[in-house]
Amino acid sequence: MYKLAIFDGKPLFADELCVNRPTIGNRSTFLNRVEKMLDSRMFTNSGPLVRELESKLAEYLGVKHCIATCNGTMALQLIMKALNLTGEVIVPSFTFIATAHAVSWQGLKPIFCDVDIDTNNIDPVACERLINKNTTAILGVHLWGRACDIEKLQSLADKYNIKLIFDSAHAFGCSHKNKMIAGFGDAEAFSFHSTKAFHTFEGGAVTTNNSEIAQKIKRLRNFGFVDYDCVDGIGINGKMPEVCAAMGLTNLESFSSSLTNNKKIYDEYKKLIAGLKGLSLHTYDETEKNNYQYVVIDVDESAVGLSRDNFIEILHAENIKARKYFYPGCHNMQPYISNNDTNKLNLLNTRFLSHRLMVLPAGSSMTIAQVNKVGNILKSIIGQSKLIKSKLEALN
Ligand code: T4K
Repeated sequence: MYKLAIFDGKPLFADELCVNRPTIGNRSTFLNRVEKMLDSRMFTNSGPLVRELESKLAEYLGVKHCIATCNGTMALQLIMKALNLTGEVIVPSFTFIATAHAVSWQGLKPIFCDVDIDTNNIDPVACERLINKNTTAILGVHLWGRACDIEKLQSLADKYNIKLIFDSAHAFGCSHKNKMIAGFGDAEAFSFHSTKAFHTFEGGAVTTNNSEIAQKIKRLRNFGFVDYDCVDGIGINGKMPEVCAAMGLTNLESFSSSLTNNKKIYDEYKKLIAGLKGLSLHTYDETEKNNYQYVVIDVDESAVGLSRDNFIEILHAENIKARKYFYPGCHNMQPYISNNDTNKLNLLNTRFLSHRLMVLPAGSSMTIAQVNKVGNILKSIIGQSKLIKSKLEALN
């Protein structure tokens, strides 16, 4: 039986295996772009590389407008500012904290909604119960690249005359009813952070089919400038630098091979996890596009005898840096948990999921051999779960 590193064995991996290490694309193509950029001395302020990236992304995503930003959080904030939101915005609690913080940073109040247990996305029924006279928008998150129930959310937005925004940070390259995620709701916000399926080092974008919103966001992104000397409101610096666009253009050229690789890694995990008692892999609708960036595992403690947190502890000792995304749910983090309305919330599905899910290392830098080693150690952990549990209890 394998001697686990947590009990003084040798870690399975000498170097850390991380979730979602960045892709690089063709290194020499990227460096050529950077050389040209250096020669041109045009480094930012909507230069040629940013404009080229915006137009290529809009084409790939099948959306009228793509406005590149310095990160995904800024993309969300620009949308909320452009839509003149006030009061309350309904958000899922089971998401990365940036979703809620972007709302708060705009001086708005995030109202936390529970998620659907199967899709992990905002639950439209629970969402409708939260709508009141102060609500000005619903902000859905396409978690793990799986589309929200867009039709139901859109009909709520229409019924109550409020805005519908999507945080599409996880959903680049994903589709809904065979249309690329990008043109739904009033606008969508992407993150192109290095840990994303498609990245620009740091970066993001707003996508929309609404030309008025697009024009407004372009101005807001650049301090509110309409023209050289004319500012028409409080803008911000939300621009993407040229070097980031160079990375984006290079990554876009190899994006389809990144997707193929992600799917290969995901499928290998799928085979391995299928035989493991108490663990189940989140699946994606095979009739839709997904970027397969997230290998999400549900740990059923009652079946396996070990909790999700036990797995994380054991795997980390082996240098397998699995993550507890998105524990403990935004409403359980500061400053929201200190708020009297928020800390009484009983979001059962958020609680359930945030105590059971773990995300395994996947994506471009993983090899099939590494996935097999991770699968074998999971098998070994499950095979000796009783013994491990008692040893862990003795340790703590
Ligand atoms: N909405 C949602 C739903 C989001 O998930 C995010 C971001 C946003 C909005 C906001 O978008 P941005 O403003 O960030 O564009 C990471 C990312 O920092 C964050 O962008 C992302 N979501 C979130 C899900 O994950 P951490 O705290 O997990 O990052 P970190 O540094 O622990 O990185 C994860 C692993 O990746 C590490 O084990 C090492 C590896 N890594 C990381 C970086 C940055 C690399 O190998 N190379 C790298 O350059 O938050």
